Amino acid sequence: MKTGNSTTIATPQPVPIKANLADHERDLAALAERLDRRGQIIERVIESVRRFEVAVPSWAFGSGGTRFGRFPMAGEPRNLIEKMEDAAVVHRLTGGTPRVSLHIPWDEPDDPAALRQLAAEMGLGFDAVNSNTFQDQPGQRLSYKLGSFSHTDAAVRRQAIDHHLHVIEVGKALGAEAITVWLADGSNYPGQMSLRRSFDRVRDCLSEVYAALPAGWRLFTEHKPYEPAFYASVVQDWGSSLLLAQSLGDRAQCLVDLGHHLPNTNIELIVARLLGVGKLGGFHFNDSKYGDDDLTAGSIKPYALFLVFHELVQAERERLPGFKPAYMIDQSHNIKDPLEDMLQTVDQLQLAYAKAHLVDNDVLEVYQNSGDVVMAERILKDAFETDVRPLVAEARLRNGAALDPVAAFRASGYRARKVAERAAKAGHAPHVLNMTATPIPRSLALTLYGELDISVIDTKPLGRQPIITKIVSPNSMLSLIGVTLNGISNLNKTDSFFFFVQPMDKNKTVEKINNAYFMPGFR
Ligand code: RM4
Ligand code: MN
Ligand code: MN
Repeated sequence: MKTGNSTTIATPQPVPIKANLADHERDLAALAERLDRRGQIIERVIESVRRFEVAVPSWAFGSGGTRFGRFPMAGEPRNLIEKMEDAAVVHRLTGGTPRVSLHIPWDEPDDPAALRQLAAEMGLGFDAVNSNTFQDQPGQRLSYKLGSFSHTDAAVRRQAIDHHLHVIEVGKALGAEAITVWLADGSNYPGQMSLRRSFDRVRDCLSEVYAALPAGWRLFTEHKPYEPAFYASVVQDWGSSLLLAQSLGDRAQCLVDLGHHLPNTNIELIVARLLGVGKLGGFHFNDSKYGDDDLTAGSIKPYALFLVFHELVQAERERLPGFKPAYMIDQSHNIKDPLEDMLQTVDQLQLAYAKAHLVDNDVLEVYQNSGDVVMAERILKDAFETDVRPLVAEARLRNGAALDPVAAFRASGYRARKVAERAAKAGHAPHVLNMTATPIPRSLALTLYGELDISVIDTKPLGRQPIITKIVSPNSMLSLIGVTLNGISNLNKTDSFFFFVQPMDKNKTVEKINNAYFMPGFR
């Protein structure tokens, strides 16, 4: 804008986060029309996205860290119940995360049956439980420094097996139906351990755990190429994982963690191989640039994520025998608010899943059979490049969740309330009262997604006088005060309270405001 000789640059506005119903309906209609022209039925895809479910990890609701440090965030959950409370928010806003995957003993419940009950009241259940033999716990008798299941000492292996049996017991009480075993076992230097025998020992220990699986349970083996073992991890790759799952039995399957591959590995190919032999059991979604980075799913390689989902959706449509994937998230939130990160992640997964549903597999097969490389690739690219955001938003809406989860989360003020509550000493949490008179989106978000008790005031106070609303400029403030004071001069001053409500300018001290606006004689 030009004013005289000087140029005023408008204050940058935050990028608008669209969550407007009328806009949404227009966008959805446009997408429906576009898909219709291509012979796609949007309804079918919306309904599929509505059914998509992924479990959230209990260990990702606090800020993560690296071995160089952790930057805790205000308002982080301080215990398992608070993590469940946060998990319920993710489910409420995305409509797609009805289960939590627990890490034992990080998030070991004191009373699993009571936790299960509480979770049910929050609309949550439990997915695979995760064991932990990659650290020594306080009071632990024998150390895992040189391995757990692969250790040369039978007593250490026994301790690790007992831990797994305990994790299964906890999972049983929670209503979980699977255990995920990720082992840190491996060596840092050539010669440190027998490459062959260490694997045999792992397999033997796992068969004891497998034998203890309750009816209906599955065991997932999770591979990882390196870290913390930097020379040779025992369960290093999907081949090792598959060997284990095959030697254990039908209820053992492989879990693919997207971050557990060396750079440039074709993960969708691994997924296809495992699907082909009925051994794809579970997923840990995340994204990475270099290694086990545990970044937001779809943040680095969204096309790769889509291609993985393309394999999964084909298996789903073909009703491949043994296909019952346990979709889970495994991330570490180092710099983002863990809740926002999780909301972004679920959104990305819903988008990739929706896009995979746009692939016409029959047409793709025709091009594959006729050797038309360009058209075959175009089928995939066309689906990937379609903006399915309105469709995914609609699926969420129909599930009673949010059009735009991150926007709804920010509008709800949830984190700010948790900062106050969770910073407070037990029993001294402040009560926060939000008052709203109009159903504007922010107020609605507060009431729908805030964990508040709602009281509706639907009767007017006795003797209520009509309310006069006036918009005044700051310059006429003093005359307004005069008018108001005249108007209330008949009130009994000792019983009356007179408040000016005005937005606080953080540059002014309270004292200055008091001096400017508070009249002597009134409280
Ligand atoms: C590992 C692996 C496991 C996870 C631990 C915390 O790298 O991804 O799945 O439970 O980290
Ligand atoms: Mn993992
Ligand atoms: Mn990992």
